Amino acid sequence: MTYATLLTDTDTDNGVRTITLNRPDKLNAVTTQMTTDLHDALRLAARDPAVRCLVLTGAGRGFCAGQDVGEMGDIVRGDGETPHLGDDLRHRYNPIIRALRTIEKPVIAAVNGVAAGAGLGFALACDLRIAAVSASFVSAFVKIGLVPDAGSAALLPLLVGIGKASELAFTGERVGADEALRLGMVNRVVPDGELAAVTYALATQLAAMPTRAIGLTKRAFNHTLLPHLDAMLEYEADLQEIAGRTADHAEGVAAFLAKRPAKFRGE
Ligand code: LHQ
Repeated sequence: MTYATLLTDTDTDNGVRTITLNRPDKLNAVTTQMTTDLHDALRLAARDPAVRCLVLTGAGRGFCAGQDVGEMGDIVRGDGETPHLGDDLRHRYNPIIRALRTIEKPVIAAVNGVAAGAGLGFALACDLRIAAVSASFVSAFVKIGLVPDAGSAALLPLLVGIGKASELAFTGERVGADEALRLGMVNRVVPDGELAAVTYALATQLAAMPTRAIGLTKRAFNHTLLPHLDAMLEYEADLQEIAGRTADHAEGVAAFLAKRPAKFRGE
């Protein structure tokens, strides 16, 4: 299968499929096409018995910068059209997060660069994260007047605790790979040049394990820690619908696109 916004590569001998987000000029920011492509790639990987471990990574210097703000800007700039970010999440993002959490195979995020906004959500929804030392993590939502989504409202506090999650979500501060390791956001940090090889070695190891047992283990962890995943994703969408109609969201998007600091008014 070929995709406009992804590369996929399958090592059939070892049962490892790699999905690479592929808009490197924009740090793999997520377009409507990319969500369609990624959802399809995850659906195919889930049902292909030859795939026993999945790797998600990014092309170029970014892992994924979240929603393409240019696409959002088209709406904000439009003729008074109201953004419906809740529906965007329900139709485009939530199925991807659900797929990453429910695919009964191990999924490794090989975080090669910045993971921001929904890109952070994608990384956190994977089972394991291996970060290149130059990678970073940003809950960027607040910088454009939004709330954490793509699962990160639940997954970030789950991984780092509610205090640190509040700090990261409220400030939009960028966390480097070593700090992310200390916080429990990632499993390992490796030199940039070794990310692909280390990830591949772990993926090959996991693909050779009893896949059904791993899938059932994942089901157990979901049951224990994310029993309300669907309701939680739906609630994120409800909240983003509200945030998406604020003046501060419009200002945040306009400021990002104009490459200037935002002037938020709390409205
Ligand atoms: C980008 C982006 C980007 C477009 C970098 N879009 N171009 C989904 C939909 C529905 C409801 C709401 O929620 C969501 C989920 C979300 O993901 S909302 C959050 C969206 N993401 C962001 O707000 C992150 C915006 N990006 C950034 O803050 C920075 O770019 C980060 C911190 C990711 C990286 O900073 P730098 O390393 O300094 O790189 P840069 O800013 O210079 O970016 C490189 C290029 O990529 C640049 O383009 P240019 O043409 O000037 O080279 C950026 O404009 C572009 N880019 N992120 N999300």
